[in-house]
Amino acid sequence: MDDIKHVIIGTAGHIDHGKSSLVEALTGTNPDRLEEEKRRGITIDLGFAFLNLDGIRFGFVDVPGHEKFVRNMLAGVGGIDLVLFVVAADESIKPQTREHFDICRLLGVSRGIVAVTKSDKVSADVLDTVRLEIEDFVRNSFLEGAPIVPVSVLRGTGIEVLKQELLRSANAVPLRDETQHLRLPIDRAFAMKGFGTVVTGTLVAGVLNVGQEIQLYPTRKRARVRGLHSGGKQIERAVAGQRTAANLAGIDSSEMKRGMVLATPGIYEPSSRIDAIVTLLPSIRALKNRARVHMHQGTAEAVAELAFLDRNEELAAGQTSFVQLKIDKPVLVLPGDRFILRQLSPVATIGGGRVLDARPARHRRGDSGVKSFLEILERGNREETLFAFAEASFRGLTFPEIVSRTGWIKNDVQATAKKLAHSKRLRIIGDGATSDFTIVSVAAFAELLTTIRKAVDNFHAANPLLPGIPKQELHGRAGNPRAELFEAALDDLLKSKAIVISGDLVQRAGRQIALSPEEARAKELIEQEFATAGLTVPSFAVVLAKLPVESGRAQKILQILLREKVLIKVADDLVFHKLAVTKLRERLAQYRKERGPRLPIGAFKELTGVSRKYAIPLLEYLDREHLTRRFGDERVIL
Ligand SMILES: Nc1nc2c(ncn2[C@@H]2O[C@H](COP(=O)(O)OP(=O)(O)OP(=O)(O)O)[C@@H](O)[C@H]2O)c(=O)[nH]1
Ligand SMILES: [Mg+2]
Repeated sequence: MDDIKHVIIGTAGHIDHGKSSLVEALTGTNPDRLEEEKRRGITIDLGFAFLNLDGIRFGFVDVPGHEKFVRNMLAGVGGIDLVLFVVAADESIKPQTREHFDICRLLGVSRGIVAVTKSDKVSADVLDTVRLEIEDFVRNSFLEGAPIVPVSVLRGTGIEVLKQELLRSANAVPLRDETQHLRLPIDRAFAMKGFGTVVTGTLVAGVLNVGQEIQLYPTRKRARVRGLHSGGKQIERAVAGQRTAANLAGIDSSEMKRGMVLATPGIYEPSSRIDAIVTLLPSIRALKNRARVHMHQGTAEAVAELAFLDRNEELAAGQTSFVQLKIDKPVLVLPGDRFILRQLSPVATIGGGRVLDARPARHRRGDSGVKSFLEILERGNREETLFAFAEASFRGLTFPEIVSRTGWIKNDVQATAKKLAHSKRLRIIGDGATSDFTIVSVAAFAELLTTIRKAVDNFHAANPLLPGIPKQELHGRAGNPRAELFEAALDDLLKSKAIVISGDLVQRAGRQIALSPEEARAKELIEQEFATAGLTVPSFAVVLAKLPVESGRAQKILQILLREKVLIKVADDLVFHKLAVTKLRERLAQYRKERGPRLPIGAFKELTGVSRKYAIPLLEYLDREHLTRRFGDERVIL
């Protein structure tokens, strides 16, 4: 089962040229499933059929040729590997032959086969002419040199040759990468009796397993896969490149419709603004800046307003431009996704493009940085892309942000980040071998270091008597960088001995609190005053009055003495010299030795010679220090 290769083939071509008949001749299944289609003899919406051939399972997506249903055609052609390009021998190239061909080119379809249908209706000469016309038509395109196979469903001729050509082309289709994140653009959603909610679509990336959780975009609703089918067969696992019907639990069919995307949960963000590179078809009217157009991507359609990023007024036919699209509703797109643009009225395909940045900022007009940034994204080199994203985001990018921005899987994110770290272009903060890290460009990180150093210096300059700046304040003054970046930057500065951190305070390394001569003298005076006072200390206000500096500074000097632990604060406005406290401890120890642990307040007052006003806060201080414990009205010396 697993060595079967899945290949999706889409039909394309003008109305009535025999697409559905050909699919039926190839697969035995009539893809026109709607009653109205059968009645009118035309295809209206997408039809599906399957064919097993030599280890290849073909999923056919049959599209309508009618010009009114091109939007349905667009919903089907998004996920195809190969196009079966149908031209009727009796009509040759017609308007939707051209339009479908343009769409395939703009979507980057890279291979296909041309079937010249209804060959029974024309002579051999006409058939030759049609072949020449087709060769001419596809020159310089992905279909140049593709097989051109005349077929007749009526006579059954050419069908076997066509199958062989399909097989040859299918063998050349590269295997889809199953390791990518899951994406399944929904082309149908309905309720099925006995099953509940069912959605179908082409699994364009990743795998889908029975039992797994999925997320629906853009609504972000989550659901569980109850069962899977492909081509009418029950399966346990669908892989990229497979037509898939998923039966979902935990969601109502009314909450789903064509255009939504089923994806890996929790990693993506839908967006209603994207940057892209857009090309207009030749021979259409030029587009004005701010023009509104239909946008078709995957199975979704929306209305988008275009803002040119590298020109001012208009984009002429045949030209290519970087564009920001403002979309009338959020869509889930990733860089590299192709889309089609159609004129609002009269509706016609006018061009297409490729998503470069799915989560861009709003740009200022004429911002030259935007163009060079998008040029890098357009080149599509992983390292350059990640570096450009990192450079553009001063705050750094977390692993989940990188994934939602790029759609890359873990291994690719890790490997790319590692290479860039190795070449010293970015820093990995955290563990680069996990999903828990942040990247920041080396330049942005260096700038953060500078900002922090400056903030510390500025703080010292403004607060000469304070030892350092509290971390949280520094964080704010450094522009609120991400916590992990801030910590990493502090770590760097610590290691390079630019700063010192004590407790919560950050200070410049080697910094001494510089006191002026008066301040130094004041400091001495304060210390002396308290040293001589012992336990009968003066109030600070009394000390202040004697000092040669004004009270604000005196307060700061007091703080310095407290920090240096020369003075000890026992209560508000009650400060002792450390020697007095040491002496008190000694006396208590002596007392305990001589008279036992019990210490009535009276005895304490006698022992220390302090008044009641000081005795109580002092005892409470001793309690806090676990030198004494309160026991009724007394203290116990511990
Ligand atoms: N004579 C002849 N008629 C054919 C052949 N193939 C298809 N037809 C007829 O052409 C008509 C249109 O065929 P379809 O297969 O419905 O054409 P289609 O391209 O799917 O049409 P749309 O889906 O509406 O764009 C039908 O009446 C077919 O019977 C053929 O090989 N020979
Ligand atoms: Mg049809």
